[in-house]
Amino acid sequence: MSRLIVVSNRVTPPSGDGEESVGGLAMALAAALREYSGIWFGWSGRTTPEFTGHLHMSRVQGVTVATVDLEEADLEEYYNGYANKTLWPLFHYRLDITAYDRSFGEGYERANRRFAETLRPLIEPDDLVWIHDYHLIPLARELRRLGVKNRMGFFLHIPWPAHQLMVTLPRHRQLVQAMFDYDLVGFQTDGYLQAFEEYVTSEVDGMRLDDEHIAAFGKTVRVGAFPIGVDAADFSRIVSSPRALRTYDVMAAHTVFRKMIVGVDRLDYSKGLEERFLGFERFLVDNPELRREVLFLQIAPLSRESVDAYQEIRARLDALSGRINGEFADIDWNPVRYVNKTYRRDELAGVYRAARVGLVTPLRDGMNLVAKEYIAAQNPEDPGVLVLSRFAGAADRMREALIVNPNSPEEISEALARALTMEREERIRRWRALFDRVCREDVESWRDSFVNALADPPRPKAATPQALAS
Ligand code: ADQ
Repeated sequence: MSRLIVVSNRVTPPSGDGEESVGGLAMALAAALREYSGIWFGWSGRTTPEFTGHLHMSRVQGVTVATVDLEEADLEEYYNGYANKTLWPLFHYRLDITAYDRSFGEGYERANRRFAETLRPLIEPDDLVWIHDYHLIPLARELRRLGVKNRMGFFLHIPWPAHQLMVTLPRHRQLVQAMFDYDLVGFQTDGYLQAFEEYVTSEVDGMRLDDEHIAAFGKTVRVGAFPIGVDAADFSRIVSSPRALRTYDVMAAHTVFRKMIVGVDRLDYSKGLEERFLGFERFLVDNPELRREVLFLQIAPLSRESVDAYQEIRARLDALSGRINGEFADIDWNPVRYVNKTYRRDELAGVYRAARVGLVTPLRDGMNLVAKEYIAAQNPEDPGVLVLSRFAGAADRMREALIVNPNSPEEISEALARALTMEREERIRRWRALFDRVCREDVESWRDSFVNALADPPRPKAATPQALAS
């Protein structure tokens, strides 16, 4: 079996000390690497005044980890800059805060070149190389320039934007061209894949050759939708661990005679937190009889704090939660509990299980793992209800949730009222369908379908001369 080399901007293998604080993706990639005996390569999270290219090698939980430090300017221009101030907002439809700074683009190219040069000596002829996410789109191109002929796959964890948004990016053509240096490009949903195809066919005269292949820039790439899942079996297991049970008990004690609504998200403007708070406020106004029966817990650990937009949203949420509590709280009840802490996976499982409603309302989201974790953690005899944004990739395959437009406080309010008063029978029926799919389409099947496609591609039909020449 080939070795697998996984590349992601940050490398977060399981700590091995029994703590279960890492997310589902890190666990899955670590398990994939153990199975394929490979290497996980990425940025160390540290910077040095000048780039040294020195590799730090370690072995964590059976996984070989290789990391490299970046130069301080790389952090500013590549990571904080192009990745998080340009591509992230643009791909999440936030043109208003997308920064088109030339130095960011240069830093992005430079950091990808440096990653390629550092990674190159580690690659052996039969290795499969699986590169993750928007930070690293040009990495295959840089590796090809260094003579790497291996099969290389790319998976985009975030949405692919609509054609008209994509063309606002200076040098968008170069970015898309770099995707044709991969053998396989995976998206979260068919919708994102279609948006990619639309760009390629209308902007650069590319064409779809068959169900799985697109040709442009004289090259053919295999494409597919590979919706990511969670480790549902593990989640269902840890929900009865001592720590999860203790957390459940604590939450249950705090919500006696009340039903809990929970939101769990990185504090990010794409997650629709302000709109969610406004929707909850609308619910309190519209449903005075249900008002004192609920508690809304929003867990939102801080992220990317050095980017201004993240400081601004934090300030707005502090104000909004304060305003709602100020308006509706009583001596024995606060409607909103808003915390910025990170929790272990087993604690989160206990919180999810104690919540009657999982409120997942991003304005745009590649997939959204929280929606799937919430379902995996429910009590089969008395499950809660998932309220889910139509703009999360997860909504494609989770139609039994209550699907809402997150921009509408009224829709959020109505869905909350419906979820909180839903009969047990209907809750079980909806949850059962969702749970079966979350188990079937879990992180292992995601990993295997991508790696199998990368390892063993069907032969593409020949590209037409027109597509090859474009
Ligand atoms: P994210 O934008 O980070 O991921 P999401 O898919 O919801 O979003 O995953 C967040 C993860 O962090 C979940 O596993 C969740 O449990 C965990 N988490 C959130 N809050 C936490 C807290 N307070 N403490 C501990 N853990 C917490 C990106 C894309 C998504 C895509 C994923 C995977 O933006 O659309 O689903 O990658 O592809």
